[in-house]
Amino acid sequence: MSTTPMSTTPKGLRLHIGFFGRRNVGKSSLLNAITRQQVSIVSEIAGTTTDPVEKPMELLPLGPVLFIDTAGIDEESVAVGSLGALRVEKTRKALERTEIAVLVAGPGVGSGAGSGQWGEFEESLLRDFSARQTPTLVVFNKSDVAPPDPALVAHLREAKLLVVEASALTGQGLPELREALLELAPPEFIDSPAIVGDLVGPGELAVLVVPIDKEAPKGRLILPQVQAIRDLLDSDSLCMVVKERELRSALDRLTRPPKLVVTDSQAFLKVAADTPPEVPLTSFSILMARFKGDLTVQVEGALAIEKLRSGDRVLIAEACTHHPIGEDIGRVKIPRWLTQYTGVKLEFVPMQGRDFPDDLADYKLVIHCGACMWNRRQMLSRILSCQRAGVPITNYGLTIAYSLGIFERALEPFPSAQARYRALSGAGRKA
Ligand SMILES: Nc1nc2c(ncn2[C@@H]2O[C@H](COP(=O)(O)OP(=O)(O)OP(=O)(O)O)[C@@H](O)[C@H]2O)c(=O)[nH]1
Ligand SMILES: [Mg+2]
Repeated sequence: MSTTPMSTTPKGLRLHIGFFGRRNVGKSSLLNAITRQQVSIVSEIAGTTTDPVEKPMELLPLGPVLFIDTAGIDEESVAVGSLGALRVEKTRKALERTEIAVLVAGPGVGSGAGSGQWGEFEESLLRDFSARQTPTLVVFNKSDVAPPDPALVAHLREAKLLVVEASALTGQGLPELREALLELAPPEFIDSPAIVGDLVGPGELAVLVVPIDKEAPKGRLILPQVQAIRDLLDSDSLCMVVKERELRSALDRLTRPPKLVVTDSQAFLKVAADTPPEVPLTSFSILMARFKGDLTVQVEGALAIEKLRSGDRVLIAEACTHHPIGEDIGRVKIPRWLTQYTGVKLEFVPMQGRDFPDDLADYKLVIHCGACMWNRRQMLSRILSCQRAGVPITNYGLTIAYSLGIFERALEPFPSAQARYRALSGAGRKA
């Protein structure tokens, strides 16, 4: 479950991804496979797609994209005369609004349309993309028929092009295709600015709960807290920062309830008890899942906690390389809460910094920190590695909320993630 339709984002804000290539190489088939929908008509007849077909999608973990499937153009379609020329012209127009170009080629064996002999036509498209500085991905489709010529692949990679071997028919290479799209997406698109301000709104109040314990760094706040405050100010929202002990008296003196309470995950239980049930409550770490990662995917990941059995290995991945202090959250608290919740003996494997296993198959769950010091692309690419390996990934805050039985409440500010959780867990059977 990684693609869902979404129509609320204006078209201009979507990342435009265009599929180009000869007729019959499988452009439409690839698009259908990646969206898991019949967006475009597919047939063995060359020239099936005649006008560019557009499909807005929420392509997780990338965000809102617009796929553009174009009419195949090649030497022959130009030769068909005015109709062919019109197609070529429309495909060229699609190129102009394309932000990531996917050049689809065939396996290069056999003859006729769709066999996909690489030639001057592909080279000229590549020159076009390069002249426009459009990030480009080459997909050799129909790899179930034959793999592409290794010398050609090496030549393209030398030219710094991303190359993926795929098959729309078998699904092979589709995760790599997604990963390559993520790699090519421009930073402005990846770094979505919403931290918390959008949940609160202008003139409304958010209460941030920041425990000052011995793990808190001396004399300052940590990055997610600072970023949340800044984002609230940018959104013309009001912001009150309190320790967990003062929360109740702070709430008591307000003339109307806050729009949102955000707490450090470690104080979740106390804060949940002190916050009136009608006030939405979440944690900094859950905000980070949305800001740096993919909240829905990580919510799905948390549900894997239900399936943990004795002896299962759980990877605790922390982006920063600080020295563990006191009751370190990753090494002590999360293992303790998770063990209490599951009632089984789990094997926790902590990893820090860039260390991340190439082979994730050994793990039943990956629990990641909020990655506040990383850019979103880094975190998303970790999520993708987990998805490729079929290993669920969640984060610290989600795990804590789940283990403490306040998961559903903590998701209340995020209706689509909460709905996903309810759908998967059977309409809110669990806490
Ligand atoms: N074996 C195999 N066949 C494929 C694959 N992808 C597509 N095909 C077949 O190739 C033919 C052309 O597929 P389309 O997706 O219509 O190709 P297209 O590039 O969109 O073609 P035009 O719209 O005509 O430019 C169809 O018969 C597909 O079933 C694949 O990965 N493997
Ligand atoms: Mg087509």
